[in-house]
Amino acid sequence: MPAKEIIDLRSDTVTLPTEEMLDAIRHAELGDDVFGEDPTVNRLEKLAAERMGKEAALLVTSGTQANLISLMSNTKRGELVILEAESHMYWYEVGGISMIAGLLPWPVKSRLGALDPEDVEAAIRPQNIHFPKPALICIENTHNRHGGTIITPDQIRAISGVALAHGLKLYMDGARIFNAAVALKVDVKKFTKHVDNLMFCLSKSLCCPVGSLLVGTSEFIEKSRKFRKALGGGMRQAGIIAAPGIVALERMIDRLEEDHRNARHLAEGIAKIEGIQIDLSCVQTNIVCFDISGLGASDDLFLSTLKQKGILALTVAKNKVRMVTHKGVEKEHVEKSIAAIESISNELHLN
Ligand code: TLP
Repeated sequence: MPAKEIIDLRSDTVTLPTEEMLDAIRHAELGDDVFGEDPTVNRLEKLAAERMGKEAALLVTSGTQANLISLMSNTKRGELVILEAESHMYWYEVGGISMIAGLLPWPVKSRLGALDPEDVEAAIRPQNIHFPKPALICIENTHNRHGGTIITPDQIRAISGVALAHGLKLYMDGARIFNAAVALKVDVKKFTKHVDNLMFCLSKSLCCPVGSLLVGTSEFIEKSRKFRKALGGGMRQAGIIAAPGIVALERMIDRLEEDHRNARHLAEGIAKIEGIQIDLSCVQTNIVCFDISGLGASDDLFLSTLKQKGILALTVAKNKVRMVTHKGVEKEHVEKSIAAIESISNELHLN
């Protein structure tokens, strides 16, 4: 937690690198990665590919860049991409899917983030002079806007059946895929087995200051390397980014269980507060979303009052607040947060 004991629950992106990561950065062996000569980047990419059970990996600057590159590598301009209607790629990536990749996004609604194979099938229209060619299906795991929900390996397999039947590729925005694997206590490869390629983030919940990895076949990664360069993402001594990434993959994954326990504790505490509505079945990993309409306060008033009490959160829709647990958020911070929300609820109900 930063000084002044602010409890920052806006995102798991706010974490600072651990001492071990800073040491790793200080001692990283470096080279020019555009020439493929940074040994630390090469080590991280090899490790990431092995962990995910794929042939190769590529270090990129951010989750958004990873998603954009994968769109470009998996498709041709003018094609159609089926994605979940609340997905990060559709909501939060500045429309790069159309602006830069030149694709038509085709959003499909889901329950808790898991696309129904029948809905995906229905979205794949027959070949017709009027329609763009469908090329790719994208899933998100865990699903951010649905509250950190897990798309299970069985659900992924079912979608991959539809993709295979129609000759489409299947991509996974796995920004928080290790949260899913830890929560279900299964090897992450169970989630990656049925997708053609994926990305995961080092900078979310794993405490790295920057970086994401794209993972897939060697051919996909070589294509992606070229797009990364075109997008200005060819970095030089990127080993300073890769070094904490190696620490993350070796040491930061098992502790995610703690974040999940804290999120559950937070959710259960919030559920008892008058004026708050929360669907506990959505709280599956480290994200807690709840509805404050019963409090009768505007989002701004709620967030600013919370801030005065030393707690930061975000709204993700009108009356919908999001809190995310991460390294540095301890049980006592969770309890303080529950107490703060309770006191806001009491103050509002007294007035
Ligand atoms: N998510 C951020 C914000 O952009 C909303 C957050 O605080 O949760 N995919 C998923 C599922 C994500 O949650 C995010 C970031 C990204 C991609 C993009 O990653 P970055 O921020 O590294 O570009």
